[in-house]
Amino acid sequence: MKIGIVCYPTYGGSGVIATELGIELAKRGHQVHFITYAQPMRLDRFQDNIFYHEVEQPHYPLFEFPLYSLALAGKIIDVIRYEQLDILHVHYAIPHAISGYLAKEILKEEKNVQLVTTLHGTDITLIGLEPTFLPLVKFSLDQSDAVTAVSKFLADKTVTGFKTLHEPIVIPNFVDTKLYYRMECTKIRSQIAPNGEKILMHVSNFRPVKRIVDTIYIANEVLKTMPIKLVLVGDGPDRAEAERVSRELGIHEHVRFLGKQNALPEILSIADIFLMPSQSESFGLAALEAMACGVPVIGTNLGGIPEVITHSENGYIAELGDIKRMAKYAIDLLNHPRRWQEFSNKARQRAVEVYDISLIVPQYEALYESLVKN
Ligand code: GMT
Repeated sequence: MKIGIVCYPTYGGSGVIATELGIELAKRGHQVHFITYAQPMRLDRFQDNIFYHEVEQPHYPLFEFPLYSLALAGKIIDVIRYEQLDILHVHYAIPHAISGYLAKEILKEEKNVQLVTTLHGTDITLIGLEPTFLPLVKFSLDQSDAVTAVSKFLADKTVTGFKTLHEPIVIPNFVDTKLYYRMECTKIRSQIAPNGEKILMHVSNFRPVKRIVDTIYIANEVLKTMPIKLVLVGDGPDRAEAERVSRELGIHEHVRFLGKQNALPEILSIADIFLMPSQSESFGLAALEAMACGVPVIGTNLGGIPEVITHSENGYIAELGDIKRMAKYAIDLLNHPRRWQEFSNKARQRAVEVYDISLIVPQYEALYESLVKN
């Protein structure tokens, strides 16, 4: 098939999933066309069957606001027309599903491209619910030929929040467990924790929903009982506040901000516990990547997180903001190496048996095939 993929190319789970999906589809012999405003982060090497089409922003003095949605629709029209796409798969509803619908409608006499929309998170749980966007999101979902959601939680939220005509199909996020596995990284480990300290880790874009300041408070509690290092990977708006709090608590020497990193499997491999204290998380891809590297996750009881982590088996679930409990879970695991090892094995096992790329990508392929046939 000829498949167009529209996504945000920057750091963030939806862009990662869209890019990894495209790469895997290309490996399976499909022709994949990425349509975005910049080269997707993980599309960093040549691969056969992959094409990249950059959306250019028109600059004109009259346009006080950039017209990205229209520029994107225009580029999609070009790609559908000249590349004869069978499928247009848009990731994150705003504005991609709306631009996709517009392009499909404009070309409907010429080419019947099938529009697939994948919902990822705040497009449904937060920004999509704003009165300005709600009718647009609902319309574009009802007009899509298929809508998928990355968790059962998100599918349910879509139906209740948008009264959509159809329930989204749940196709969960995935990880390539051949790339994400626990490796021996003694050098990085000894650089970060030179005295053999245990390592707590968090990876995100440091937006307020991620509650990274909670990770500082959790580390502060754990530090009262044992030496540890807290490693924060990523960057974003809440970094300054996290740094301020760690100084205020006097624990900044035990907190390392690594910034944005590409070598995630290596870095995750040095973690003993992964923290996900999010206030909203439709799935929690970062937690899944950690699990694939054998890292037990302590997360909140919100959104799709409990679908990924099995409490008391491969990680722990706590209430939002319950710092003491999350710290207690971490201390417990770190003090019991045998239990930690069991959790670590089970985390890896769940990633391999439920969420491996080889199990999930065929679900998208089957969906495309059924749409093209019909
Ligand atoms: O929804 C967002 O705000 C951003 C989005 C993204 O592009 O990273 O994140 C969501 O999609 C990821 C991939 O499906 C999920 O793993 C994240 O849980 C989800 N984020 C939220 O729900 C806050």
